Amino acid sequence: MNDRIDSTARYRALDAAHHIHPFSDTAELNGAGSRVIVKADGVYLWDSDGTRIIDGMAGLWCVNVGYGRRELLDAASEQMQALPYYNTFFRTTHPPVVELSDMLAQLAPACFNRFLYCNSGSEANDTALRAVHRYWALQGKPHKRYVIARRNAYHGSTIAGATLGGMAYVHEQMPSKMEHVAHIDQPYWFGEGGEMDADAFGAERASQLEAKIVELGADNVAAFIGEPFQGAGGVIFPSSTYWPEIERICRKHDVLFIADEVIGGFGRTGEWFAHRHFGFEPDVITMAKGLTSGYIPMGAVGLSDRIANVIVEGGEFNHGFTYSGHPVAAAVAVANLKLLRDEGIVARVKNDAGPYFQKQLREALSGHPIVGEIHGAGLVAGIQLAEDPAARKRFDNGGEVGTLCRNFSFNDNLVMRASGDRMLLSPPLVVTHDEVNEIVARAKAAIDATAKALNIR
Ligand code: PXG
Repeated sequence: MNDRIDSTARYRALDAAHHIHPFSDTAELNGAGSRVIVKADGVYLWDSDGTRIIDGMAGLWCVNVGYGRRELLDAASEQMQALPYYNTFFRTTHPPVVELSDMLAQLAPACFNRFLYCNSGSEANDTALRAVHRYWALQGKPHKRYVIARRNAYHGSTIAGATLGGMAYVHEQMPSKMEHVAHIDQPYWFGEGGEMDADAFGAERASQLEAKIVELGADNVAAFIGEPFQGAGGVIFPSSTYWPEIERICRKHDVLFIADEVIGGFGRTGEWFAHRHFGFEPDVITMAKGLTSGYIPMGAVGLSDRIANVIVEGGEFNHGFTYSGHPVAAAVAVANLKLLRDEGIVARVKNDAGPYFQKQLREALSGHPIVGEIHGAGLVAGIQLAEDPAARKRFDNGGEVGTLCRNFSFNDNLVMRASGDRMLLSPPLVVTHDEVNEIVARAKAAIDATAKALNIR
């Protein structure tokens, strides 16, 4: 026991001394001390004190096949022995990147047959923009350079990703952003719908895209980018009027449609890609996270034939990373996609685990005195906390209420994330019914504790 406590204290001290955490108030965190996570299996994590934690977030929306899958370890170790690294710049390729590209072409919708690789979701979105700009230049329309994104979207932390993202608190810390990015409002009915019904509001928010294209001039607009459902922004599922209208507007004005599938891809909603859940057809898809189940970093961009053919025939495309298509990452991705496909994990999210999770959540939380709405499909959900759910009245200090609830949950050994006053769940896709029950019970306990702390009954 002493050993464990000593090592926790040592890790915390060294972490506080030398490690700056992402999206964290490091001084505040150092005062409290980080939780040291040392191992994981299935949907469970263990900290350095031996406490077992159920992971309701699949790491950071990525560990789709769950922790501890031998097949991924073996793929990495075999590939490291055969060929730990080689590039794809010198007129060379290697088996893992070939296999992965072939598999992605089979799994993605039919018009996606060519893929570029990188190391993260941020780089995938940067790469998508490079490809889109290249496409328009080759089409003789270099003036089509604006990209329209949405407020409260998350597209990464590189300069391009963070500029595309619509998080005001991120933009505040960016004195210099990428040029030619414009934002429209998000389809967040509960928070911003006012007197409109959800469908009318969805259509109104989509119409902002057309207004923005007209304002900028369609000749100047290269692309629209959106997450099929906003992930970090609160698991916001737009009303059914939204995506068809966005798609229609993109087509009408010849604006390319980029779907950011970094969270939605690889089974999260029960489809291989979340845009299939909503039924729209993008021109470009960006991927990361579930591509390797987070076991190793990798991102990818899928180009539809319309764009890929132009780029492939268009001469040298001056873009790439040292680790584009890294052989070990690609081998892990292949092993991961085989598990998702051959073990029927994605199909099970659609037919069994997903419906069960959604039903249990709603049974436990619908009508709760501080729950305003529950969004989600498959194994992803956003739970809106609200002061007066019926009136759609949110807490004035929404972020603080979400953090309070998140802390209750974390202290009770469930990882549940807060985005403002929405509580987010996104467990590994292999979660069993019993584990779903455990997640839902703990989420409810955290929300009950939050209501009690706020004196709401
Ligand atoms: N697009 C989307 C939709 C994402 O969710 C990225 C791009 C960027 O991916 P990388 O691999 O560069 O991080 C993401 C990342 C959160 C949280 O708090 C979410 C992400 C990253 C960090 C925190 O929910 N998503």
